[in-house]
Amino acid sequence: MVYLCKKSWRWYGPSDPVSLAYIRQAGVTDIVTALHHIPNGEVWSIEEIRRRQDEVAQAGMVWSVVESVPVHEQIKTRTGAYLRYIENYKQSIRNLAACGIYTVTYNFMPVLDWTRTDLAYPMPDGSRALRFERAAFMAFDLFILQRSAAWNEYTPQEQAVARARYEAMSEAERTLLTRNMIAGLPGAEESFTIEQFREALAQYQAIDAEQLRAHLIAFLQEVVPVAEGAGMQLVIHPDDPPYPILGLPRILSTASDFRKLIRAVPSLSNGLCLCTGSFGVRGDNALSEMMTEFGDRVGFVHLRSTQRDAQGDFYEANHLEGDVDMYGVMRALLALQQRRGVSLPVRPDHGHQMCDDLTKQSNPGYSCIGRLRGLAELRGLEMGIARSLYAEK
Ligand code: DNO
Repeated sequence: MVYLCKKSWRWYGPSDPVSLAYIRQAGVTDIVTALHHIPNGEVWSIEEIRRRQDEVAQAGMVWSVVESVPVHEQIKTRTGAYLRYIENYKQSIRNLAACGIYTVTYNFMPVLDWTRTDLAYPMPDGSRALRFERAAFMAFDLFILQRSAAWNEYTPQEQAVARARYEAMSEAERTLLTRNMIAGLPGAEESFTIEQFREALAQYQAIDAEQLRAHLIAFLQEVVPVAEGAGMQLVIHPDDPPYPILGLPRILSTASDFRKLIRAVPSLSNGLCLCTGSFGVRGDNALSEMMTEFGDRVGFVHLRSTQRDAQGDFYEANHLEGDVDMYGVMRALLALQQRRGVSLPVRPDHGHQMCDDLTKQSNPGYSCIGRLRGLAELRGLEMGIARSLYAEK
């Protein structure tokens, strides 16, 4: 018996422009979704979970991974009603397990979920990619957000680059950049005005990375035993991008960050969502080695690649191109699946906007055809490796 990955796909629920019927045609068996309509911090009831599960089942697939049960900001800052939010979190995961869903993704990034400056960066082949451009990012930080502490965080040379970038932008470009930064990318459950954004950042003024890590560990000490009791795994998603931004602390950008979490909370229910795209932005993250080292704790995998340059910019590459050694990652993933005797849910993450999707409304990174291409390529790669190493027919 050869253990191949479970082909999964993120679906944003009934309002996602990519329908379940289409997703099934991509060769997907497992759906990754969340109850986006439930406000952050509130309990996901069994009734609501079942309703969504039925919808997915009727389309011939199974809802097997939650991405994400969001962690309320007050849990991250340990202020306000955080104790109640932790209790609610426990109840949501008990309810999910009661419905037969055993993998829950979450992240512990302050204020913003993932961040990009450009959502339609033109590629030479005419498709469009997501991109993080450091000059634009600094221009936003210094001249639009006007975060005063930022002046101490950038070198005079960087400040000059940011100023030139800002001055060269039209009003429309500034507005678009602002929207990309704070209006909430798909999956982020919050969006802000500039004023609200400043207030949200201010909540972290006195919280450095070690403090935030302590808050994460305190949260895990509460919720992991409940997950373990319910036979469930919580899988943390890495920081994206994997370094500090906007003066905010970061605690899950490297292998060493994850080791600290394991040391503090050794239960296997304290797991990892290994996102090659997020970790891969750093040249010092050895992805195949991480797959092997954390193998017992990898409960869910996001496969995508990024291409970085010397300026600290990166864009999202086609799945088999860019800096990620997808062959090495897939090989390590297949090896750990054979060792453990499991098939792990894997989804093609992000994709270029391409072909017909270029003219359609879509969630940035989550249009249909780019991910379809990604999944097709990954499936072929997997079959090639599996057939040659494990004689899969
Ligand atoms: C972006 C996603 C993230 C991820 C969350 C997990 O495309 O990878 O939004 O779902 O950070 O909590």
